[in-house]
Amino acid sequence: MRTRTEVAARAAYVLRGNDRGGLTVAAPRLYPHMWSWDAAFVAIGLARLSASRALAELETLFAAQWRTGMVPHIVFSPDAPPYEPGPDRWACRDVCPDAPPAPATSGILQPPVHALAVRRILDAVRIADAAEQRDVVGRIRALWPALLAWHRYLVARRDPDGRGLLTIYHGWESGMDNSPRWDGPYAGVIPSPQFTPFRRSDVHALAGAATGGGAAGSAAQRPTDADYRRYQWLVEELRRAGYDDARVQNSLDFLVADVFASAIFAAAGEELATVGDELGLEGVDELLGHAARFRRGVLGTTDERGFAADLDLRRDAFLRMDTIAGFAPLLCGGLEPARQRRLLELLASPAWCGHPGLAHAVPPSTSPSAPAFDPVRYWRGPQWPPMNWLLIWGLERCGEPDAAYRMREATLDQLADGVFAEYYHPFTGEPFGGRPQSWSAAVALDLLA
Ligand code: 9WN
Repeated sequence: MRTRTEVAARAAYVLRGNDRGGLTVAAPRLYPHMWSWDAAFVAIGLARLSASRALAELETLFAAQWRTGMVPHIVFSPDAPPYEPGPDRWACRDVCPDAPPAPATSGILQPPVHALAVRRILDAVRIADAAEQRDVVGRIRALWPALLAWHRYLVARRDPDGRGLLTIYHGWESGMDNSPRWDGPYAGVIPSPQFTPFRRSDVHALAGAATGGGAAGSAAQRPTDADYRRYQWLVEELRRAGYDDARVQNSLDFLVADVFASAIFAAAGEELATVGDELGLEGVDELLGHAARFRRGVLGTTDERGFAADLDLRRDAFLRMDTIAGFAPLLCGGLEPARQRRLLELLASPAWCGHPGLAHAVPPSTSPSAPAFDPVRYWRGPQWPPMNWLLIWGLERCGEPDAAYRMREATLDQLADGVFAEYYHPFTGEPFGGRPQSWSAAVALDLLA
């Protein structure tokens, strides 16, 4: 195990190594492009090193924004090794006039963490010299219309009925691809018998990395082939619908309201409003209105413990699963004190961080007491450092500094292996997935600052 100073130095080194100049790849082999919420976490980490470089990350991402305001989940780098589905498979600019002519992007989104990064950058630049301050503040002002357009897109197109919950079109949009949250909705995704799935790049990229168990070991850490067939089929359906929100919402097999992304969005609205307020920019009241609407939406899904649920919009039914997404109210706040206490007790209980078998007391992506729990397979059990970061951040905001401190310490102990893996086996502490994964290094940097 490394000292904290060594961990911070190594995290900075990893981010430098994954930097392709204004764009940090999510992971060099497995994800050789820019991912949207990864970029936001990367910017949060980079803000500790250079506010200017951190902002550049967001500028690169938003340069790929669609005319609708959507920020795509992948921005493809032309020179990177192949990743599937790549630009040809998405074919965004061929089928949708709203996609930018360049760079090539995917046609879906990811959770809106970006405003949190903007807030961090503005905080960080306070200690920079006057010239950098002027430069960064000027660039935040220049980015402001794009940030507002992103938030307005989410409200207008992803919450058309005013539930205060964001609609998503693919498990990839949640960032938690194969979480048991989506098992029910995916059961309704039936690929056409004529559909030929394409070759997966993920298991091969991972088998080449330093993972235990070779190809079989790496395949066990990823979604299954049956899952992937559905993921690929949804891309096909989205492409056929021209990535048009109204057509997609009418036709797609998978349509879900994502409570975790909605809680992030509520908090993001508030964070962005403070930036707008500080810099005298337009839209502050509107952003606060979004925050109130989405907080109400999230709280409206909670049970007596304050635990939240997604909503299957195709079946009009709550998806009550024991996954980390249930803790969404700790991100947006607003639970009455008694229920917030119960939710914290649940988080600390043996079903979650208090499980006696955990190597580190951070929340597994799925509760070890849930029937769907799998300690190896991706979002079905392993622990994910950026999710810890979000909860730590949320706990601090909810006025729970002790719980935040405990989780921060456990996260840093986990990251002291210096591997900065994408995710970790909750019982053995074994590092899994992409490595070094930029967002794991980024959250270490931020937590250590
Ligand atoms: C699909 C890049 C991304 C993360 C997601 C994570 C994973 C991609 C994949 O990697 O998703 O978007 O190929 O599995 O689930 O959260 O943003 O790190």
